[in-house]
Amino acid sequence: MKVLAITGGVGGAKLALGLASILGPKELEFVVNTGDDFEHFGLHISPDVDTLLYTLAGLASQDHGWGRSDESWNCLESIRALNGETWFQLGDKDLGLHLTRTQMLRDNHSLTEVIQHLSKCLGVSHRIHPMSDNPVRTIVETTTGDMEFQQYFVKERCEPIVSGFRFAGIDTARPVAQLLDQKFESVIICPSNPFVSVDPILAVPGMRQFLLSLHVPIVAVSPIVQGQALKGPTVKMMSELNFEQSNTQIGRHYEDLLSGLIIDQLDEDSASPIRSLGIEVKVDQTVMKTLEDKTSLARSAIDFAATLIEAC
Ligand code: FO1
Repeated sequence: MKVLAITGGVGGAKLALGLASILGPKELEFVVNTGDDFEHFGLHISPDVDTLLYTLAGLASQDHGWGRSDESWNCLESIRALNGETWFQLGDKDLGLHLTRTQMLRDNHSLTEVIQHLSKCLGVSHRIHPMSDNPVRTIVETTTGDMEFQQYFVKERCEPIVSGFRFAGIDTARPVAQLLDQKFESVIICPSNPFVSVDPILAVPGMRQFLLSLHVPIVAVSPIVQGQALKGPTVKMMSELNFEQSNTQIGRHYEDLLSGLIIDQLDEDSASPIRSLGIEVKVDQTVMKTLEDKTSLARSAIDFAATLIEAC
Protein backbone atom coordinates (compact mmCIF):
# COMPACT_ATOMS: atom_id res chain seq x y z
CA MET A 1 0.00 0.00 0.00
CA LYS A 2 1.43 3.42 -0.96
CA VAL A 3 0.94 5.90 1.86
CA LEU A 4 1.14 9.68 1.94
CA ALA A 5 1.89 10.95 5.46
CA ILE A 6 1.07 14.54 6.38
CA THR A 7 3.31 15.85 9.13
CA GLY A 8 4.54 18.92 10.98
CA GLY A 9 7.03 19.12 13.84
CA VAL A 10 8.40 16.86 16.55
CA GLY A 11 5.16 14.96 17.40
CA GLY A 12 4.47 14.11 13.77
CA ALA A 13 8.07 13.04 13.16
CA LYS A 14 7.72 10.30 15.78
CA LEU A 15 4.99 8.54 13.81
CA ALA A 16 6.83 9.36 10.58
CA LEU A 17 9.82 7.40 11.87
CA GLY A 18 7.55 4.47 12.74
CA LEU A 19 6.04 4.54 9.24
CA ALA A 20 9.48 4.74 7.60
CA SER A 21 10.67 1.75 9.60
CA ILE A 22 7.85 -0.36 8.12
CA LEU A 23 7.35 1.03 4.59
CA GLY A 24 10.08 1.47 1.98
CA PRO A 25 10.63 4.61 -0.14
CA LYS A 26 8.33 3.28 -2.89
CA GLU A 27 5.52 2.78 -0.35
CA LEU A 28 5.72 5.98 1.66
CA GLU A 29 6.16 9.70 0.99
CA PHE A 30 5.75 12.74 3.19
CA VAL A 31 4.26 16.19 2.76
CA VAL A 32 5.53 18.63 5.37
CA ASN A 33 4.46 21.97 6.83
CA THR A 34 6.58 24.92 5.74
CA GLY A 35 4.39 27.57 7.40
CA ASP A 36 6.94 27.59 10.28
CA ASP A 37 9.75 28.62 7.92
CA PHE A 38 11.38 31.96 8.57
CA GLU A 39 14.50 34.02 7.93
CA HIS A 40 16.97 34.31 10.77
CA PHE A 41 20.37 36.02 10.35
CA GLY A 42 19.53 36.05 6.64
CA LEU A 43 19.25 32.25 6.59
CA HIS A 44 16.22 30.29 5.43
CA ILE A 45 15.22 28.05 8.36
CA SER A 46 12.71 25.28 7.65
CA PRO A 47 12.19 23.70 11.10
CA ASP A 48 9.57 21.03 10.31
CA VAL A 49 11.36 19.82 7.19
CA ASP A 50 14.63 19.64 9.13
CA THR A 51 13.02 17.83 12.08
CA LEU A 52 11.78 15.16 9.67
CA LEU A 53 15.09 14.99 7.78
CA TYR A 54 17.14 14.62 10.96
CA THR A 55 14.67 12.13 12.45
CA LEU A 56 14.65 9.88 9.39
CA ALA A 57 18.45 10.17 9.11
CA GLY A 58 18.86 9.11 12.75
CA LEU A 59 20.52 12.45 13.48
CA ALA A 60 17.84 14.23 15.54
CA SER A 61 18.65 15.50 19.01
CA GLN A 62 17.18 13.07 21.51
CA ASP A 63 16.87 15.90 24.06
CA HIS A 64 14.75 18.28 21.98
CA GLY A 65 13.40 16.34 18.99
CA TRP A 66 14.46 19.30 16.81
CA GLY A 67 18.04 20.13 15.77
CA ARG A 68 20.90 17.65 15.65
CA SER A 69 22.41 15.14 18.02
CA ASP A 70 26.10 15.52 18.92
CA GLU A 71 25.73 19.23 18.33
CA SER A 72 28.19 21.96 19.35
CA TRP A 73 27.18 25.57 20.04
CA ASN A 74 30.29 27.64 19.33
CA CYS A 75 28.55 29.99 16.92
CA LEU A 76 25.64 30.56 19.33
CA GLU A 77 28.09 31.27 22.18
CA SER A 78 29.98 33.70 19.98
CA ILE A 79 26.71 35.51 19.13
CA ARG A 80 25.86 35.59 22.85
CA ALA A 81 29.24 37.14 23.70
CA LEU A 82 28.49 39.82 21.10
CA ASN A 83 25.02 40.52 22.55
CA GLY A 84 23.39 39.19 19.39
CA GLU A 85 20.06 37.36 19.18
CA THR A 86 20.17 33.93 20.81
CA TRP A 87 16.47 33.22 21.37
CA PHE A 88 16.45 30.75 18.46
CA GLN A 89 19.15 28.18 19.09
CA LEU A 90 21.11 27.18 16.02
CA GLY A 91 23.82 24.58 16.57
CA ASP A 92 27.01 24.56 14.52
CA LYS A 93 26.18 21.45 12.47
CA ASP A 94 22.59 22.60 11.97
CA LEU A 95 23.93 25.95 10.73
CA GLY A 96 25.78 24.12 7.97
CA LEU A 97 22.45 22.84 6.67
CA HIS A 98 20.82 26.29 6.81
CA LEU A 99 23.76 27.85 4.98
CA THR A 100 23.59 25.19 2.27
CA ARG A 101 19.80 25.55 1.83
CA THR A 102 19.97 29.35 1.75
CA GLN A 103 22.72 29.32 -0.88
CA MET A 104 20.81 26.82 -3.03
CA LEU A 105 17.60 28.89 -2.83
CA ARG A 106 19.59 31.99 -3.81
CA ASP A 107 20.92 30.02 -6.77
CA ASN A 108 17.28 29.59 -7.84
CA HIS A 109 16.79 26.00 -6.76
CA SER A 110 13.29 25.24 -5.50
CA LEU A 111 12.67 24.09 -1.93
CA THR A 112 11.77 20.68 -3.41
CA GLU A 113 15.18 20.47 -5.09
CA VAL A 114 16.92 21.58 -1.90
CA ILE A 115 15.12 18.91 0.15
CA GLN A 116 16.00 16.25 -2.43
CA HIS A 117 19.65 17.30 -2.22
CA LEU A 118 19.72 17.38 1.59
CA SER A 119 17.92 14.01 1.76
CA LYS A 120 20.50 12.43 -0.53
CA CYS A 121 23.41 13.85 1.47
CA LEU A 122 21.92 12.74 4.80
CA GLY A 123 20.98 9.28 3.51
CA VAL A 124 17.20 9.79 3.71
CA SER A 125 15.59 7.68 1.01
CA HIS A 126 11.90 8.47 1.59
CA ARG A 127 10.66 11.38 -0.48
CA ILE A 128 9.83 14.54 1.49
CA HIS A 129 7.67 17.14 -0.27
CA PRO A 130 7.32 20.65 1.11
CA MET A 131 3.62 21.61 1.22
CA SER A 132 4.54 24.18 -1.45
CA ASP A 133 7.61 25.61 -3.13
CA ASN A 134 5.98 29.03 -2.71
CA PRO A 135 6.65 30.87 0.56
CA VAL A 136 3.81 30.62 3.11
CA ARG A 137 4.21 32.02 6.63
CA THR A 138 1.97 31.16 9.55
CA ILE A 139 0.97 34.31 11.43
CA VAL A 140 -0.35 33.78 14.95
CA GLU A 141 -3.02 36.32 15.89
CA THR A 142 -2.89 37.00 19.61
CA THR A 143 -4.47 39.40 22.08
CA THR A 144 -1.10 41.22 22.17
CA GLY A 145 -0.83 41.46 18.38
CA ASP A 146 0.04 39.38 15.35
CA MET A 147 3.37 37.58 15.29
CA GLU A 148 5.34 35.23 13.05
CA PHE A 149 5.12 31.63 14.17
CA GLN A 150 8.66 31.26 15.55
CA GLN A 151 8.33 34.49 17.52
CA TYR A 152 5.15 33.10 19.11
CA PHE A 153 6.47 29.56 19.58
CA VAL A 154 10.09 30.01 20.61
CA LYS A 155 10.66 33.67 21.58
CA GLU A 156 7.34 34.12 23.42
CA ARG A 157 7.20 30.42 24.52
CA CYS A 158 3.55 30.12 23.32
CA GLU A 159 2.50 32.43 26.17
CA PRO A 160 0.37 35.00 24.23
CA ILE A 161 -3.34 34.23 24.06
CA VAL A 162 -4.26 33.05 20.60
CA SER A 163 -7.27 34.49 18.77
CA GLY A 164 -6.67 33.03 15.30
CA PHE A 165 -4.20 32.12 12.59
CA ARG A 166 -3.57 33.18 9.03
CA PHE A 167 -1.18 31.91 6.42
CA ALA A 168 0.53 34.77 4.60
CA GLY A 169 1.18 33.95 0.94
CA ILE A 170 -1.32 31.08 0.86
CA ASP A 171 -3.45 32.52 -1.97
CA THR A 172 -0.65 32.24 -4.49
CA ALA A 173 0.83 28.99 -3.16
CA ARG A 174 0.37 25.67 -4.98
CA PRO A 175 1.18 22.08 -3.98
CA VAL A 176 4.32 20.78 -5.70
CA ALA A 177 3.85 18.99 -9.04
CA GLN A 178 5.94 16.03 -7.82
CA LEU A 179 3.18 15.35 -5.25
CA LEU A 180 0.17 15.99 -7.48
CA ASP A 181 1.58 13.61 -10.10
CA GLN A 182 1.15 10.63 -7.82
CA LYS A 183 -1.43 8.15 -6.65
CA PHE A 184 -1.59 7.02 -3.03
CA GLU A 185 -3.69 4.27 -1.50
CA SER A 186 -4.08 5.92 1.88
CA VAL A 187 -3.29 9.15 3.67
CA ILE A 188 -2.16 9.31 7.29
CA ILE A 189 -2.31 12.60 9.21
CA CYS A 190 0.38 12.35 11.90
CA PRO A 191 -0.36 13.58 15.46
CA SER A 192 0.86 17.10 14.72
CA ASN A 193 -0.75 20.35 15.87
CA PRO A 194 -3.94 20.67 13.79
CA PHE A 195 -3.90 24.50 13.72
CA VAL A 196 -0.29 25.33 12.96
CA SER A 197 1.20 22.13 11.52
CA VAL A 198 -1.57 20.43 9.51
CA ASP A 199 -3.90 23.34 8.64
CA PRO A 200 -1.22 25.27 6.69
CA ILE A 201 -0.72 22.16 4.53
CA LEU A 202 -4.46 21.71 3.99
CA ALA A 203 -4.85 25.44 3.27
CA VAL A 204 -2.58 25.34 0.21
CA PRO A 205 -5.06 25.86 -2.65
CA GLY A 206 -5.55 22.52 -4.41
CA MET A 207 -4.28 20.36 -1.51
CA ARG A 208 -7.67 19.34 -0.07
CA GLN A 209 -9.02 18.70 -3.58
CA PHE A 210 -5.97 16.53 -4.32
CA LEU A 211 -6.45 14.47 -1.15
CA LEU A 212 -10.19 14.03 -1.74
CA SER A 213 -9.65 13.18 -5.42
CA LEU A 214 -7.55 10.17 -4.38
CA HIS A 215 -10.76 8.53 -3.04
CA VAL A 216 -8.72 6.64 -0.43
CA PRO A 217 -8.95 6.35 3.35
CA ILE A 218 -7.65 9.38 5.21
CA VAL A 219 -6.75 8.43 8.77
CA ALA A 220 -5.56 10.79 11.51
CA VAL A 221 -3.88 10.01 14.80
CA SER A 222 -5.22 12.32 17.50
CA PRO A 223 -2.56 14.50 19.16
CA ILE A 224 -4.61 14.56 22.38
CA VAL A 225 -4.68 12.06 25.25
CA GLN A 226 -6.93 12.62 28.27
CA GLY A 227 -7.48 16.24 27.27
CA GLN A 228 -3.71 16.92 27.13
CA ALA A 229 -1.55 17.44 24.05
CA LEU A 230 1.08 14.78 23.36
CA LYS A 231 3.43 17.66 22.50
CA GLY A 232 3.24 21.44 22.29
CA PRO A 233 0.45 24.01 22.56
CA THR A 234 -2.48 22.20 20.83
CA VAL A 235 -4.72 22.09 23.90
CA LYS A 236 -3.80 25.61 25.01
CA MET A 237 -4.78 26.86 21.55
CA MET A 238 -8.05 24.91 21.61
CA SER A 239 -8.95 26.41 24.95
CA GLU A 240 -8.11 29.98 23.86
CA LEU A 241 -10.12 29.53 20.66
CA ASN A 242 -13.06 28.26 22.75
CA PHE A 243 -12.99 24.78 21.28
CA GLU A 244 -13.70 21.68 23.35
CA GLN A 245 -10.32 20.13 24.28
CA SER A 246 -11.18 16.64 23.13
CA ASN A 247 -10.66 13.97 20.51
CA THR A 248 -14.18 14.70 19.27
CA GLN A 249 -13.05 18.23 18.43
CA ILE A 250 -10.07 16.79 16.54
CA GLY A 251 -12.59 14.68 14.60
CA ARG A 252 -14.71 17.77 13.88
CA HIS A 253 -11.61 19.72 12.84
CA TYR A 254 -10.81 17.26 10.01
CA GLU A 255 -14.39 16.08 9.54
CA ASP A 256 -14.75 16.63 5.78
CA LEU A 257 -11.54 14.70 5.10
CA LEU A 258 -11.43 11.88 7.62
CA SER A 259 -12.41 8.25 7.20
CA GLY A 260 -10.90 7.23 10.52
CA LEU A 261 -9.37 8.62 13.72
CA ILE A 262 -7.06 6.75 16.08
CA ILE A 263 -7.49 7.77 19.70
CA ASP A 264 -5.64 6.63 22.79
CA GLN A 265 -6.75 3.63 24.80
CA LEU A 266 -7.29 5.92 27.82
CA ASP A 267 -9.92 7.83 25.80
CA GLU A 268 -12.06 4.89 24.72
CA ASP A 269 -15.20 6.66 25.95
CA SER A 270 -14.83 9.34 23.27
CA ALA A 271 -15.18 6.74 20.47
CA SER A 272 -18.95 6.99 20.29
CA PRO A 273 -19.31 10.79 19.76
CA ILE A 274 -16.62 10.61 17.07
CA ARG A 275 -18.43 7.75 15.32
CA SER A 276 -21.57 9.85 15.29
CA LEU A 277 -19.64 12.33 13.09
CA GLY A 278 -19.41 9.51 10.53
CA ILE A 279 -15.73 8.86 11.34
CA GLU A 280 -14.54 5.32 12.15
CA VAL A 281 -12.53 5.06 15.37
CA LYS A 282 -9.66 2.82 16.40
CA VAL A 283 -8.46 2.74 19.99
CA ASP A 284 -4.76 2.14 20.54
CA GLN A 285 -1.73 3.33 22.46
CA THR A 286 -0.87 6.70 20.92
CA VAL A 287 1.87 7.80 23.34
CA MET A 288 5.17 7.12 21.54
CA LYS A 289 8.19 6.88 23.81
CA THR A 290 10.24 4.09 22.22
CA LEU A 291 10.91 3.08 18.62
CA GLU A 292 8.67 0.05 19.28
CA ASP A 293 5.81 2.43 20.25
CA LYS A 294 6.33 4.40 17.03
CA THR A 295 6.47 1.29 14.86
CA SER A 296 3.48 -0.28 16.56
CA LEU A 297 1.30 2.84 16.13
CA ALA A 298 2.46 3.16 12.51
CA ARG A 299 1.49 -0.48 11.85
CA SER A 300 -1.86 0.16 13.51
CA ALA A 301 -2.54 3.24 11.33
CA ILE A 302 -1.57 1.39 8.12
CA ASP A 303 -3.81 -1.58 9.04
CA PHE A 304 -6.69 0.72 10.03
CA ALA A 305 -6.48 2.53 6.68
CA ALA A 306 -6.46 -0.84 4.87
CA THR A 307 -9.70 -1.87 6.59
CA LEU A 308 -11.35 1.37 5.41
CA ILE A 309 -10.49 0.99 1.72
CA GLU A 310 -13.82 -0.72 0.87
CA ALA A 311 -15.79 2.26 2.21
CA CYS A 312 -14.01 4.83 -0.04
N1 FO1 B 1 12.43 25.15 19.21
C1 FO1 B 1 12.57 25.75 20.40
O1 FO1 B 1 11.67 25.63 21.25
N2 FO1 B 1 13.68 26.53 20.67
C2 FO1 B 1 14.68 26.69 19.78
O2 FO1 B 1 15.64 27.39 20.07
C3 FO1 B 1 14.56 26.01 18.52
C4 FO1 B 1 15.57 26.06 17.58
C5 FO1 B 1 15.45 25.32 16.39
C6 FO1 B 1 16.48 25.33 15.45
C7 FO1 B 1 16.36 24.61 14.28
C8 FO1 B 1 15.19 23.89 14.02
O3 FO1 B 1 15.07 23.20 12.87
C9 FO1 B 1 14.16 23.87 14.93
C10 FO1 B 1 14.27 24.59 16.13
N3 FO1 B 1 13.27 24.58 17.09
C11 FO1 B 1 13.40 25.23 18.27
C12 FO1 B 1 12.05 23.83 16.87
C13 FO1 B 1 11.00 24.52 16.04
O4 FO1 B 1 11.05 25.88 15.99
C14 FO1 B 1 9.58 24.09 16.42
O5 FO1 B 1 9.54 22.84 17.03
C15 FO1 B 1 8.71 23.94 15.23
O6 FO1 B 1 8.69 25.03 14.38
C16 FO1 B 1 7.29 23.55 15.62
O7 FO1 B 1 6.93 22.55 14.80
